[in-house]
Amino acid sequence: MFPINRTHPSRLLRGTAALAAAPLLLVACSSTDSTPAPARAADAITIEDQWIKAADSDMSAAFGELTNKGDKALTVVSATSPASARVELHEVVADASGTKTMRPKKGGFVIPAHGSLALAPGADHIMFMGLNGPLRTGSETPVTLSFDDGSTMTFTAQVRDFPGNQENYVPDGDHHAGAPAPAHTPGA
Ligand SMILES: [Cu+2]
Repeated sequence: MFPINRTHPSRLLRGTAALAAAPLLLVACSSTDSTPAPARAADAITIEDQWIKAADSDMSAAFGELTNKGDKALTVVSATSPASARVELHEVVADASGTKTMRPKKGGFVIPAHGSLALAPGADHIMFMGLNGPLRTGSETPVTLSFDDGSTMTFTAQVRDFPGNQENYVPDGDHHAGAPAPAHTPGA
């Protein structure tokens, strides 16, 4: 009995040590096998409820909810669409009298990490500055967003009737508060 009692505990210890080492080997293997994929903005961003305002000519705008699944903030720096010769990223600001004016948003649209940005009438929007033809209700138009890391994302938005969004437009975004705004109003 005595010799067995002495050797048995030591065998148990060796067995425990071997089990404890196994997970370390697995971790080492998996970390060498997987190379981290480059995080591209276009892979982290999704858009929902996207739509474009119906218009016969001149100007229109695209809207939707942009969501960022990634771990860092991402920025839309420009946009294009076959529907419009020129596309700008706009914000809407109100002056002291409450008059709303839209203008190019400096720095683009920032979408926070694990957050979202709503593009909506009266807020940030993708502005179509020179329609190539009428945007008919129910038709669909592609829009391509370019991000600050050089990646792009294209979505398709349906054209809808919308009577609002009549803000004035200030092209350079640097106007003085008292200066009269240009006469352009989208869809007016
Ligand atoms: Cu605009």
